Amino acid sequence: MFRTLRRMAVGLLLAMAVAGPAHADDGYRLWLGSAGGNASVTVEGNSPTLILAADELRRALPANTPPIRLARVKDAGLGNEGYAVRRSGSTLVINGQTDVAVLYGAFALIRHVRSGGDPAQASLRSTPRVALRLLNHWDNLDGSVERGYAGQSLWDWWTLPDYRDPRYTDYARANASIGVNGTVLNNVNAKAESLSAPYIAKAAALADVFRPWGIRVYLSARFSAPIELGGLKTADPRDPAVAAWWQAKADEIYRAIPDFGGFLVKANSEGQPGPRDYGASHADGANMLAAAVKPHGGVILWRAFVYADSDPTDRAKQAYAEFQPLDGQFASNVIVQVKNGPIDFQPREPVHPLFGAMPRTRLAAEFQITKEYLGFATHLAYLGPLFAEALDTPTGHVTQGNEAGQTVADTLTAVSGVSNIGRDRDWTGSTFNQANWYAFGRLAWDPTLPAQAIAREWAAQTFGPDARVIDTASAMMMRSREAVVDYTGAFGLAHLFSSDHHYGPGPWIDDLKRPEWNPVYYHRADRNGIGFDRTRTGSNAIAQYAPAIAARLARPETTPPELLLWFHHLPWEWRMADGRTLWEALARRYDRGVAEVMAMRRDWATLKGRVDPERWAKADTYLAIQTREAKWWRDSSLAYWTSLNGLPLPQGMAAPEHDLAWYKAQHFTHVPGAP
Ligand code: BDP
Repeated sequence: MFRTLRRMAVGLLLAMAVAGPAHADDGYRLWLGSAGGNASVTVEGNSPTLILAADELRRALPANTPPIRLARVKDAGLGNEGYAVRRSGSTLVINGQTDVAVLYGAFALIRHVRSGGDPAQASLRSTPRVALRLLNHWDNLDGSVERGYAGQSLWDWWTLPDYRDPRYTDYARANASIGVNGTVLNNVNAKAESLSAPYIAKAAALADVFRPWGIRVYLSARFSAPIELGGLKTADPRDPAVAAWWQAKADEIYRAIPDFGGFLVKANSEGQPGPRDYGASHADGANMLAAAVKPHGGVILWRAFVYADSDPTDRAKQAYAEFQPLDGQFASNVIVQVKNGPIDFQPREPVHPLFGAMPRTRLAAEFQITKEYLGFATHLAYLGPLFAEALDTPTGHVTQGNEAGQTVADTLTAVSGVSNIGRDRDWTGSTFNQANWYAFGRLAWDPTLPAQAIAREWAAQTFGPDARVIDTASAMMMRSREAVVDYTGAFGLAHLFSSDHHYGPGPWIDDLKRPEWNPVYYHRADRNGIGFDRTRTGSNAIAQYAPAIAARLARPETTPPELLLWFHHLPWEWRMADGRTLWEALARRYDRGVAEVMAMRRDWATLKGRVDPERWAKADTYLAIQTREAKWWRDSSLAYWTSLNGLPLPQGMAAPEHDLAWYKAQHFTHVPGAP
């Protein structure tokens, strides 16, 4: 009885400390809440990281939390980053083999308590499943962010290295709290200048700020930097002078940043220079750079996002065709970074066929946290389900020790997320976008975590312990991504976006120079049918998947309905499993998408007064924008499809508000994030 009362009192105090009254909140604090605790914490050791860990606990947890002791221990099962939190007598002990592991344990305890757990009962033990958990910033040196929808870059290159904005610390702290352990500072479409001495000094200043939080700095490297910075005639990876230039450059960087993570490289893709310019392979290029960082313990993240604008084969096949034959040729410190799907961060894609197909190569999965194709900052689309769906997908490849079936997550050494962070007060352009940053970190640490559980713990930490808020917000989040899929184009349709800026619909676009720049390339709709035939009768992209998967994808009847038109071109009258025609099913999905957004807005309205007014009002306004734009997607898409197939809208469906010409005439300028 007394225990229960005491627990309730603790809970109440915590709730007050954590949630605070519903006053205005600009979202700056993210999921970390406000200071207000006064827990008793002792530390064995005095490294900067352990001191930070103790401070975090003190400020987050109230005075009546059992006393906490932080200590490094030998426990091989925990690896370098794993932690254990357990009760020992009247004390809570947080252990790890390294300082940063203890820090992760501290954040785990805070998360446990702030999402409703009893501190006295805490028994937590976890090690990360993926070694490198990285944000990739597509930030330019001029402060703009490619595909960024949250303001200018966080990095103020101009005042670095002298001025270290306190925000850099807050950034590192937020990342450490979710287990992110590295960050690539600059855009993959890189400027050579970011490797010049002044910029190395700037990066080093950031690395100094991030280091105590367990975060390493990486840089995107422009492959032709030896020409642009070094004055060499070539960047041919087989030229000894080129290799020597990179070696010297790596040595220079490591003098300034001893724990530098390595280089991320976009080569021979969308106009970027690379080894193919010299007839050398991607492995030649990656290995040459790998040799330069190897003595220092660095890695090369080499992107597989390549497709040549001179190659007429199905774009979805090109990365596999280029990289799979190189399996076994990459140095051990090269990690081939593969986008989650074979095209480009669409609201839904099948997983990339390279996962599982390069058993002798280290792989990274690259996700987009920023919502280039999911409605920018204004649309609510919780990406936990998208990340989890990809990570959980069986590759169909059987490996030793994994006979039960390997998933994408099992193939990974690293997970990269293209950051959605900018200088907006709320960091990510909207409160709900913060959840995508959060979910990325949590899933990179443990890809088996359920997206819904992550949504709930995020909501509890972000909005406080009100169960109505947690239930409602997390339920909205869980339906949100599917809503975007529905109103932009369901059943595996993809890349129907307006060109370049990718804001809004443009399924009719057919006049751009290269075929694969045009949405019509991806949907292939005409009077008779719709979809991309990637079976034997078409591009045969399905042959790039493991036989068991390919066999299922070969027939529309055994293809998951949500990917139907990604793999098959079908007549509009095709009968879906429920007996409806494809046309009717597709058309009704647009309605469902719009209805879902309207429902999310209604649900959010019920939280008025329970969420602080500032964040409530912004989310409400954004949901209003999303409602309008979901309808725009629906109406314009239906107007376009009916212009091709000549079919009436299914019974009871409202006609588009405008005619197709009106939708085609919509043009937008100054769209954020466009390169
Ligand atoms: C596309 C983006 C483009 C990026 C490219 C990439 O539209 O801005 O440069 O991906 O990943 O999705 O390199």
